[in-house]
Amino acid sequence: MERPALAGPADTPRMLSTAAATAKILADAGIDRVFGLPGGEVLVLIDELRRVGVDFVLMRHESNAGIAAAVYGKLRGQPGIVLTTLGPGAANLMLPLGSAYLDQEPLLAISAQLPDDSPRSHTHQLLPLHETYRHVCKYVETITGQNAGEVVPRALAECMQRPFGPSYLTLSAREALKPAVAATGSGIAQSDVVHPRDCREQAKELVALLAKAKRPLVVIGLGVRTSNAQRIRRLVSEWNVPVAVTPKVKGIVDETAGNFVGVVGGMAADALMCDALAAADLLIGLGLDPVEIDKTWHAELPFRWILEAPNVGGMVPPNTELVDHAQILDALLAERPPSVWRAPFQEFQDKRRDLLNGRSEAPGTMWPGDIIRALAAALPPETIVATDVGSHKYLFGQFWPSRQPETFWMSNGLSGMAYGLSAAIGARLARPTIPLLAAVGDGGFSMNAQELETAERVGAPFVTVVLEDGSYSLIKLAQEDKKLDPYRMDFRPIDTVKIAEACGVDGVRTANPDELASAARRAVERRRSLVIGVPVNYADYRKLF
Ligand SMILES: Cc1ncc(C[n+]2csc(CCOP(=O)(O)OP(=O)(O)O)c2C)c(N)n1
Repeated sequence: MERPALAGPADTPRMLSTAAATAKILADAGIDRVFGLPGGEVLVLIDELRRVGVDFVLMRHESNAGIAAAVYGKLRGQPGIVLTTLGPGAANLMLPLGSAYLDQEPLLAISAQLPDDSPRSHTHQLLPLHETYRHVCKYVETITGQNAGEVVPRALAECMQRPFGPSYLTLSAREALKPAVAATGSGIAQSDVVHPRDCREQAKELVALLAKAKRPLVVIGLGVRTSNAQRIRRLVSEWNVPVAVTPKVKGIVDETAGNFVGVVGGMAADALMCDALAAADLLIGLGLDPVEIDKTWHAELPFRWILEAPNVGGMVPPNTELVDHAQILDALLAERPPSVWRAPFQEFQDKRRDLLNGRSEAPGTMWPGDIIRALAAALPPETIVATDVGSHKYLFGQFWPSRQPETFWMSNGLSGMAYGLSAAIGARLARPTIPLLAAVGDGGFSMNAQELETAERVGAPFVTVVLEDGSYSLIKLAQEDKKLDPYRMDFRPIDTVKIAEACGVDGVRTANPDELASAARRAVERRRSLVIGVPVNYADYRKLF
């Protein structure tokens, strides 16, 4: 599609409106989808997006749209875009903006706002949006006809600077119609921070430390780039060095490999993982970001940090020089393996594996470990998994055997419920040929199950497993741990199968692992959405934590 140019100083008067200019900049930057929920104030922008070939993915809550957009963007290597109206629609952006900020996801949110020169008495739907979102965004600005050519590209670029995160722009309905007079290039600045220092010295130092270590553990975190996955995989497999990951980078290494120790950062088996960390005599934090860790071991244990950009909040541990991961990995790969480690964490790995071998004590429920085993055996290794937040996240976060990079999605920096289904939509649209599994609790499912209709409508089929325990089980377990009286943690069932059917999606319920496996496999083979309700006993999770 031919797109009219922005008017520059020497341009002839084919002048675009500010909304058209904004849409054009986004399209020129490679944006092909904008997620959102409209209000009257953004109709013109939506129309201009349509004219330049950018699809508007209509969702049923702005928060869900923001989550879907962030995952879509991250998988495509560009910012995801969410568009909302002013006031209430904009207010619903706190969760996705907070999530993008703490989970390092590139998200540009645009909402309407009243024009700056509105009468002061005009307070209808007026909220202090910039002041509110400035605290969780890397860049906040008002789009005007004067500045669209500057601020929209800048907002896109800020999202892609490491650590990735959100930008927030407002555009009033009145300004949207005014001519855009300023023009500059668009495009998204590349995020890759390169520190062209020679890393060979540092690599030699690490090799010397590793040569002396009996129990080294490489802990990989959110700050590594997927483009380095092959280097990381080569290093940990050729050197056979013990490796652990945080949940947000599950799949960066093959979790079925013999040297994989486990997932650290607050998932199931966390006490065991903390013991493993404490047992290491050399801890290397490759891209490790404490934003994912709900304890303080990151500050107490003697980590050697290998970071290429500051962590969330601009944090850089003391005495840590930023390095280019690709360079240091290449320098390490040029060295011989410094030692031979014969499974120094075997006892932890055995205990971790054995944890899955339980049985449910409650009749008619499925042992959580069987859910993992049945689904992992049924679905292909490239399957993308998106979880919600709760006990089931701890289960999948620790035990789902991720085998490929970027195949596991959860909210962990923020840990906000209602992430799973929205993330699944974003991921499925970004990777239309890859099977997708959403694993959610019945609490989280009831927060945004209506997006099943969205998924069907926009052609993003996936399998959803709802772990039904009739409670906010993670919090119920915490209540028990604090020896408080049982109080207000249970709810009555809302029929998962009927919800699915009401949204135009097939639904089944089973407590049988074989039935679960075959239902999931069949749905993936037929590329159809399916919701599977699986009754679980909340108390079974206790045996896994
Ligand atoms: C938006 C939001 N509200 C509340 C919480 C606190 N919280 C964390 S887990 C959880 C329970 C989730 O219940 P459910 O979705 O049924 O999953 P389960 O724990 O039963 O697996 C709650 C309420 C949160 N993390 N996010």
